[in-house]
Amino acid sequence: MAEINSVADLSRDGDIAVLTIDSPPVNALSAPVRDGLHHGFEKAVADPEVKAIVLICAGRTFIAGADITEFGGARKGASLFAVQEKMEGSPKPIVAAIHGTALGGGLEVALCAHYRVAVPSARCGLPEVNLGILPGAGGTQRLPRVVGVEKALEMVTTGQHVAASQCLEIGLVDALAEEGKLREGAVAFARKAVAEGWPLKKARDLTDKIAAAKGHPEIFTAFRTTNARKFRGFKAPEYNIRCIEAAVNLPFDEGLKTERTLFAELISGPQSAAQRYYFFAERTASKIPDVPADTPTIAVKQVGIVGAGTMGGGIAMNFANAGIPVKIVEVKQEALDRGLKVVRGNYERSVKSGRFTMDQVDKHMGLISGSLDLASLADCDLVIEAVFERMDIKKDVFAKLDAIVKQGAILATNTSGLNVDEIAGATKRPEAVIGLHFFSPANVMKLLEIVRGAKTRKPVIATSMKLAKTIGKIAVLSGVCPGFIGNRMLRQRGAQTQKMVMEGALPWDIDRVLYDFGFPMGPFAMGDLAGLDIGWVPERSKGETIRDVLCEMGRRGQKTGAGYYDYDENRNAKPSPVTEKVIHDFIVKSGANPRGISDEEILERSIYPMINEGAKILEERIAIRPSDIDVVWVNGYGWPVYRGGPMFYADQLGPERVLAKLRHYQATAGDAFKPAALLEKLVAEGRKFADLNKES
Ligand code: T1G
Repeated sequence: MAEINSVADLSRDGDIAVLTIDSPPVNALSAPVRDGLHHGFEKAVADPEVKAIVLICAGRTFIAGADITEFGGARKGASLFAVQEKMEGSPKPIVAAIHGTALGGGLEVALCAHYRVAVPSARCGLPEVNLGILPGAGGTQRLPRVVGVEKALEMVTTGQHVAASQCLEIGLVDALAEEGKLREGAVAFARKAVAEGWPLKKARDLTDKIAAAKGHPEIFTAFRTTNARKFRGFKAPEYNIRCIEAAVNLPFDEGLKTERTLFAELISGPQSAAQRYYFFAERTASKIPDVPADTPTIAVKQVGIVGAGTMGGGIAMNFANAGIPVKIVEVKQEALDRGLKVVRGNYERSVKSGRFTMDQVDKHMGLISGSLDLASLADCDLVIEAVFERMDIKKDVFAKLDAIVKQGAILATNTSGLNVDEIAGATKRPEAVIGLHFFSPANVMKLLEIVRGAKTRKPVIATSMKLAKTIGKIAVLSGVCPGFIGNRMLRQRGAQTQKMVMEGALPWDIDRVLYDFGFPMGPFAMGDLAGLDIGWVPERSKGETIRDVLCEMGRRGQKTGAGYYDYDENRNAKPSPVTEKVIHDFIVKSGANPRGISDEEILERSIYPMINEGAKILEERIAIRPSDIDVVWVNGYGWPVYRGGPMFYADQLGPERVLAKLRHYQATAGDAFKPAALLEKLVAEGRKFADLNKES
């Protein structure tokens, strides 16, 4: 074995050279890795005894892409293109041996090998679009030549990781090796290629699959139309499509130029900056400064859920999907039956969408059981309370659980904003109590706000953070305060949007501004979707708010065909003259004079109070770092990821601008805009929220 450099070595298996990259954690294409590849291939090609070369990676995965931490920095070492030229120019067959995830630049390297062999558990993808860019090392030109235009369009615009078995079907890999025997399999494959004189297959020279798309621009038109809603606001998907078009319409090297031009534009743009920031923000959120990675955790083999309502059922599905048995307890049989029926309905819908097979559904449903007896949860390792959002009811449940559930178990509440310490106080083991705030629908939404109580033990926190990953959630740790991180900030936006309506802005104008900003839906349309009568008590309604009046009129949202908006039979919304009249009467009754409110003011008065509240949340150490707040908003509240999150957005605007605007609106719209001390401090020190991320 010859060491090429600190991350690459070249060994021999008879006349087959094996170039091994070993650069944890994910063998990203850092400068040393590029150098290792370049010199490694150079050496193997030059060695007369070598008949073929296998490229393989040590550790958990094949190359998972360019090293994102190097973006924006000065480029050192060999370029990726030089490595690829070395590979494509090799007179000896090169076989890429893939395990884990061959992603981005990693797959682009593998596409420059003459053959690819993978283990069944491997996955391949070009996820650059999730970083607001596109595959910039020939992936958009080589992939369609190998897998065809339609599949390539799908892969580069979704960033999906394609399973090895499907990669084999679409021609992306040439053979599967036995799991755990990748090196042997790849070496044998290479030896066969030499023995049988197989051609040096270069993706760049393949034409049949793109020829099929030549003269069929409708393929691209249809693809754009079908995905318009999904790609709304994002720049990268369209640029990826243009590159695939170039692959069809231009010679390879011309297409490569198009790819490089569009790549350069995207990588220097604000969207990619935001999405790259967000990539690391999501990964940093799992790091808790005072809960080290080696903190002991509690084994969670059996989960109990109190309450089979919408949340309880959705939460149960997460654990069943992860293979963890879960028992749901209800007080009445019909409530339990209804809850389990909803769970099965959710699963059946996911079969239709292709997420699960019926076998998988039966397996998952087999892990979910019901009971009317709270005592049946005695042996659970984790019990999650998901009952009605009232403190007295929750405290009663926790007192009962405290008497029943084995010591050492975790007692969790799914409250969306009540005082977790007060709930914990209903037990003799507040150190075992934590908040696990799932978002509705709990089996779909990725965010999990984990609420650390004043007495919550570190192993309970560490276990909850780890469990979140097991059930496919993105966890963010929050301290105890009303509404935790997300709902507390949402309240600020809600208060202002309601206030602006009373000043003359119409609900559909506010919704349009926030929709155009990138939210999937504005607050008023969201209200109609959820139902305006959530928490509304007819007997106590006195027409004190616009919502009260609408509900009293039977306008309770989409389900009644009318709410803030009027809805047609297909639930398409249109502004309602009825609502406009209700609002007008309200304003007149309040003695205020309605005024025109600009889109700019609507946006600033909706977003800036959230940023300001975020600063207060940081001051109070409810959130560990600004990027955690951004992860909450992107994953839980529909904040457009290409704007990074409220705190990242504040930095893009400039904290001094946000402060100036807050002071302006404080003078005109009240103390809800009183700047947070932390924001004033950052501006005074010429710093940004991003600086606080570095300090956490
Ligand atoms: N660069 C640098 N660091 C990376 C990285 C990368 N590409 N991928 C992962 N890491 C770090 C990550 O920050 C974390 O660090 C650790 O590795 C484990 O990651 C030319 C320009 C591979 C599926 O977009 O999707 O190629 O927190 O916690 O859940 O066209 O990481 O431990 O300090 O996510 O097992 C394209 C990104 C790049 C893939 C593993 N590639 N990575 O998931 O672990 S652009 C990607 C992932 C590109 C070319 C272009 C995932 C993973 P730390 P993790 P995981």
